[in-house]
Amino acid sequence: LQGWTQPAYSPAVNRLLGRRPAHFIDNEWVESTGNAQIEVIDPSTSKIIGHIADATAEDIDRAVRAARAAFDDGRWSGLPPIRREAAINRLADLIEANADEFAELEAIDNGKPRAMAAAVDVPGTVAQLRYMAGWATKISGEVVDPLSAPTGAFHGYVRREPIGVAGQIIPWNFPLLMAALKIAPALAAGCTLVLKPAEQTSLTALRLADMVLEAGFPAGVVNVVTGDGRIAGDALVRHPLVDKIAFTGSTEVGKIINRTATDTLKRVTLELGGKSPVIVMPDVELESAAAGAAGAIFFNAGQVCVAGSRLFAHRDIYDRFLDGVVDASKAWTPRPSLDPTARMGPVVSREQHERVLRYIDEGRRAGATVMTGGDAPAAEGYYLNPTVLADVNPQMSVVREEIFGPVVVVQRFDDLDEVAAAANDTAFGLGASIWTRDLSVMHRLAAKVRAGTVWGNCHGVLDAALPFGGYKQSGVGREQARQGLEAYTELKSVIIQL
Ligand code: TXE
Repeated sequence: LQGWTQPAYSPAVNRLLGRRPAHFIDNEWVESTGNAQIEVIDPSTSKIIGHIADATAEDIDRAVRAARAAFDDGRWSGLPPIRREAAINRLADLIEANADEFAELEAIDNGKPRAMAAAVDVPGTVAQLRYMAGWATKISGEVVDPLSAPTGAFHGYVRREPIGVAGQIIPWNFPLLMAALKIAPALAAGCTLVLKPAEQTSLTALRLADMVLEAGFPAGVVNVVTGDGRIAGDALVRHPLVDKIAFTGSTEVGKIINRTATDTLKRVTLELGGKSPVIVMPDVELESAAAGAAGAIFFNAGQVCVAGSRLFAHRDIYDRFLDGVVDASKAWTPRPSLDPTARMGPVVSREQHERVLRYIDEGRRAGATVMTGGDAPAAEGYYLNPTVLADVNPQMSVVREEIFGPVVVVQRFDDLDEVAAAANDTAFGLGASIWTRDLSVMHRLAAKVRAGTVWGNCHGVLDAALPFGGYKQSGVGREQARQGLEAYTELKSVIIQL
């Protein structure tokens, strides 16, 4: 980490940091009804750089009532869909026009390299919005004629209507992109919403709210309330005027939310944790596959729900492949987020830093061999060295649990059935990747792995046109694509006697 310290932030970023902490409710910036604030910390320096409002349950209630009123009077759902499409596209344009500022904000709030935010998070956000904007004009029901057993003459049809008010709770690993994944389908479907970003990373959601205003959305359609999960998040999940909860975060909190939402029978979609396998067959080109496997875990410092955290290499190439991954990990040495050469930044918080080191220690004590990394560089920020663990077994916590840091465990296998069983020996089922030139093996394994997304010769590629979500304890429902849009709709059957 020598030779570079985090430079001064840009004037635009300083302006946002200098603002009085507030929520965005009913198209206005309003102060919290409580006095509490949350510190904003730059993970590259561990310094406090600002404060955001820490919502009370009363703040949440105010935001939900604004969203409810905006939904109930039809000021958004009643607009011609082509105008909803245009508004969402205007929002996308504004984000694109301010891409540099968004990338910098994400870098200083989350710790990810600015260059990564500029290459992945911001364009991904714009793509999600534009993709879903197009759906606004394509949502329709169907006519069912004739009905199945009419005694008399009937006209039957099915309407697809917006679900109502959505409560949306997102994590800190891709703050702006997660916000887009939530708000884009809700807005396209005609819903109104209250978004609660993660307490560690709310800056881009607040800046997004400025753009909502500028794009001309009617008041109350988009509301952003910052605060703690157990208070603000929980109040949103309990609120009787909220129709649907969409959550991305830990499996542990997802279960709590699912239980709480049951009281009011809200619709719930959950995108939770993972322990995604990366399966490498002996016919791969070793160097590029090893670089791919390293990228699968070290991208975003491993803080990715689909991170390739369990690596399975075929016995014939195991030793050489392991060396290749250790070599490739050198390209991921952590750097401060605003350093233009950074590929990996610090992890998001002190808590996460400690948590990852605790896991590595547990692995070591259980007998794992640290092939590289395993420690933190001496620095002020929350940096961790890319870590590769070998000699692991399926009982170890480093193999079973989501670490959510730059730590991969490597295991060997002999044949397809064995690796499919090992890959599926997990409570999770979010992603998996298969690396081979043999198409037959590719398709056979793709069918056997129980995961919501399977990649071939790549890892972690997302596209708004493909449904994304988890098998097993990785989640409920799908985001993106038509299915993600439909998750913000209700069906209504209409039967008319003629
Ligand atoms: O997540 P939380 P945390 C995993 C990852 C990480 C661990 C802990 O393993 O190490 O979770 O991270 C809100 N009611 N993932 O504690 O708590 C919270 O305010 C309502 C994986 O930061 O799940 C935040 O907005 N809301 C994951 C959001 O939930 C509550 C991404 C996520 O925070 C709440 C993030 C409650 N009771 C963490 N408690 C992935 N796979 O993408 C918290 N929240």
